[in-house]
Amino acid sequence: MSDFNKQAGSLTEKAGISPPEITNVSAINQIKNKRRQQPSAEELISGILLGNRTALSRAITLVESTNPEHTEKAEEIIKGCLPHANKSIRIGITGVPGVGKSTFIEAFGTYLTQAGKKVAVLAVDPSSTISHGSILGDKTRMEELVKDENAFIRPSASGENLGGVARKTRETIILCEAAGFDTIIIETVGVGQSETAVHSMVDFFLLLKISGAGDELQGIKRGIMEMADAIVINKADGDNIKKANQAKLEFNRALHLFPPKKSNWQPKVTTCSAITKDGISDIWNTISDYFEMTKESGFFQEKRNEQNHFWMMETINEQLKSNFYNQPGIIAQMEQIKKAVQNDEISPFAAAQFLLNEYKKGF
Ligand SMILES: Nc1nc2c(ncn2[C@@H]2O[C@H](COP(=O)(O)OP(=O)(O)OP(=O)(O)O)[C@@H](O)[C@H]2O)c(=O)[nH]1
Ligand SMILES: [Mg+2]
Repeated sequence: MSDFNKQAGSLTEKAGISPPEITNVSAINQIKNKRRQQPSAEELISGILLGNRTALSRAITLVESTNPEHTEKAEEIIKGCLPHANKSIRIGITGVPGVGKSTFIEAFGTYLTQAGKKVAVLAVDPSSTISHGSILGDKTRMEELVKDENAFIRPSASGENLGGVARKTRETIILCEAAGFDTIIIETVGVGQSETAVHSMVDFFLLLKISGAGDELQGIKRGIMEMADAIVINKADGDNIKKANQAKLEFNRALHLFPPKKSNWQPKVTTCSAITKDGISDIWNTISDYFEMTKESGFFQEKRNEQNHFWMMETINEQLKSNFYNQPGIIAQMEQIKKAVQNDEISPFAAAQFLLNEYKKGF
């Protein structure tokens, strides 16, 4: 690289041209210095433990980064925060686009902060690479909560596969808890596999619905119904109240047909309006009942232990898989072996064994 290229940059000069007057050298140096002064892991940990939101935001950015240096620092921060985490309740909220998740979280979150809670809202949304998560897109729907001192809203980590987003969300939960947030709300759009991921990182799973044209159960995945600890029929206001109550009956009937949950909790169906705020306090009462019951029975802790175990195994599985498929020796041979299987030159099992042996040789 020539000297000219080395120096070229948005803040430096082209050879032979004098600097324009607006180039303020001291301002540039100030910016450069600021960039260099990244807080250390210890500084961020103590900031988080004091409830400092800037420290929390910065640490989350490190968690979300793919830069190995950042990842290392993030791990250190998580380690420091972990003893102070776990003292919260974690609520998952799902529902199809337009059902009113953002509006509901604004109403529900504000209700909670007014009751003295500290609420963190996170999102799992692997599909949103451009909008940086649905939350950021409609922060206008959370006008009050965004300004609320006792609330912290963070859009989802973007541009990654679900596994990556889920891991980052799990780690972000730890940081938020260490920062003193006692109620963690995790939102996900009800499409794809993200509900399952969110279900396995929360204590309570809430499915948001709206009343339809009569046949309420149509198009709703059985798996989602099974996961729900509560179904809330939103937009129960104005002309919609009657239909919402009808839907409530129908969902209640359907839920009773499911086998009892391991928690022994009978899922509840309620109606609410995120706009008039009718029914919001009932939802909180239901959630409180759930926590009282499951904490007393020990199920609460049992479920968290299971979830920790699940995420540990999940992380190992993902890492192993990605190491395998990304090993140069495997990449080099994969296509050829696939063809050999297609041409019946080698059995699929022998082919798999061959590649696995090749992979082991790489160590
Ligand atoms: N009447 C009425 N309208 C509501 C209610 N809750 C939400 N809405 C409206 O429904 C529309 C969608 O609400 P959002 O909160 O953006 O829905 P969402 O589920 O977050 O949508 P996505 O972010 O696209 O997944 C908006 O126009 C809201 O004003 C409610 O309780 N009653
Ligand atoms: Mg939304």
